[in-house]
Amino acid sequence: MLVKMRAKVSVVSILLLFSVSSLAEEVKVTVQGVTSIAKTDDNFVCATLDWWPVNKCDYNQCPWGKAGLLNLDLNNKILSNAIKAFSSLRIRIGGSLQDQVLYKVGNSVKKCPHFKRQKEGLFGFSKGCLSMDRWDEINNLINKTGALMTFGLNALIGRRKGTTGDTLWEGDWNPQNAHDLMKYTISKGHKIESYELGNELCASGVAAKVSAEQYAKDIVTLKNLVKELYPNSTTRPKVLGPAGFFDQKWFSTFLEKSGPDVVDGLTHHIYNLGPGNDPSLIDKIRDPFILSQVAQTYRDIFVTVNEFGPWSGAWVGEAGGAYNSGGKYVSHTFADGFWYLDQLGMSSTFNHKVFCRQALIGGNYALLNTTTFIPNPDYYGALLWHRLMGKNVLAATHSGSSYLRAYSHCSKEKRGITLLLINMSNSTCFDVSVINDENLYPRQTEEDSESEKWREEYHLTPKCGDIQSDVVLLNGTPLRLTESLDVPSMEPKLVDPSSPITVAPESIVFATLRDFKAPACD
Ligand SMILES: *[C@@H]1O[C@H](CO)[C@@H](O)[C@H](O)[C@H]1NC(C)=O
Ligand SMILES: *[C@@H]1O[C@H](CO)[C@@H](O)[C@H](O)[C@H]1NC(C)=O
Ligand SMILES: *[C@@H]1O[C@H](CO)[C@@H](O)[C@H](O)[C@H]1NC(C)=O
Ligand SMILES: *[C@@H]1O[C@H](CO)[C@@H](O)[C@H](O)[C@H]1NC(C)=O
Ligand SMILES: CC(=O)N[C@H]1CO[C@H](CO)[C@@H](O)[C@@H]1O
Repeated sequence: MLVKMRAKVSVVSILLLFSVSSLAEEVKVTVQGVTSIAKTDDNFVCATLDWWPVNKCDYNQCPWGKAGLLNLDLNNKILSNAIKAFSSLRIRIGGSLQDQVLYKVGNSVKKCPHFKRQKEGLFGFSKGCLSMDRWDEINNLINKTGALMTFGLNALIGRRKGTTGDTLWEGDWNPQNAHDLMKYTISKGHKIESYELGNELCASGVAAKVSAEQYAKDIVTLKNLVKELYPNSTTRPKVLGPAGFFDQKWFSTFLEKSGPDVVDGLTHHIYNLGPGNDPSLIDKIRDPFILSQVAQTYRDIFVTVNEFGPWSGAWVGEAGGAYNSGGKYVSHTFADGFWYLDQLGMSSTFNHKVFCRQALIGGNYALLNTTTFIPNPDYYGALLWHRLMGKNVLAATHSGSSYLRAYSHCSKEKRGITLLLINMSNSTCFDVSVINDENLYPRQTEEDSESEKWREEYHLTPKCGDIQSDVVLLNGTPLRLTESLDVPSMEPKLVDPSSPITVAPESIVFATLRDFKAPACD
């Protein structure tokens, strides 16, 4: 019996040894440190708060709970600590129901109803109401956490549904209610970083649509309103739109017709993983071929901005991966980082300024658990990105497996560069060496004052190797809130820089190389 068991154990260990050693692959990642290829905003990482009521349900579940803006516990300590940890997190307030929200201020709004289920309403809901008490509470949270707020305005107010029988809405936007809200907001000293007009009304729309020509006219109205109420151009909120799915014709017409210096951020939405109830979501989310397809959209937007609106910047205004509130067993787990961090990397290489994740809280795809507020793995991924990845984006390429994704930015604040390495393979370990491509404009050699002793590495892996876990490990230790409900400190592992960066199967690594000579980062 004993002998038999020993034999079994050694067979297993030989198999293990074999599988580990045979599946390591050496990869050289080349980073061009000479010039940056794109630049993000200082606050590239952004998360959304949405209006969905408790009874927003998809696929026999109602995953929003009390996380919608009108129900959310704004005094929750985890929520404010989680936002504060970014100093500053960009927060975009908006979503499907935003074009049905009335602001209870001024004289133009007589009735201010609660959202109710309504068959004939857009998205199955009636109009809803934002009271100024609630608005103050939301702004107080933004103020005390040092966040930056993008507020999405109702863009259907004043229009009527067209007579053609489709979803086209016609007529001018009526800015009165927005005007009254802004006046109130200013009188209270609340700071709004940007105003966005409408949600998913562009191109073919979702529940309703507006033509590009009409929308251009309306966003000029919004710009003039903002200019009038915020005369100081240094502190004036930006104007963003159209907050919907990209369509080349619609977006270029919108930029052309609205004209120079109107649209500060061209916002578009990304849901490239399909419906939240797709059973193959867990495979799609780590399939490099599927994930790469959206690069064409990022590139098309990049080209459209350059060609038709160089005064504007491209923003991902909302992206949740899988639509209809995300995937129940996927979107809040470690596996979502394969999609999310890859999207941050990809969109920034195409000169996107901001990436707003749907959602900070609510649905299955939130950074914070909808009921417990406990940070999900992507929360920590977002925070690491925000702390480590600077504004200047560098080209990073390799000729190894497509299951290894590599991105590089100048480091934030400190010297050198930071790499984001994502291993989507469940079997191959990548040993990455980083090559500096300075062949084209080699810099003058200079003396190293302080040569790098260590490389700083942050390895993210799922608990128990289960990529569908809600718990992520940093360098082998689970990330959990402290006893005071604060976000834990996230310290790097210090590694001998002469060794390659080991990227384990199904893991995500940030690595900071302080001595990497990158003139683009000076
Ligand atoms: C918060 O509000 C106070 C009072 O209006 C203001 O002095 C302070 O600058 C605000 N803080 C932030 C981060 O906006
Ligand atoms: C505009 O705002 C900036 C920043 O708060 C301030 O320094 C400047 O004095 C203001 N300008 C005017 C004309 O009020
Ligand atoms: C939130 O946490 C609870 C308790 O751990 C868990 O059952 C639930 O699946 C989580 N929900 C989401 C959407 O992450
Ligand atoms: C790796 O993933 C493939 C495809 O999803 C699957 O068939 C295989 O069983 C997985 N291997 C391991 C070791 O988990
Ligand atoms: C080259 C390589 O590592 N391929 C594997 C990548 O991961 C997928 C799924 O996790 C496997 O199916 C491949 O064999």
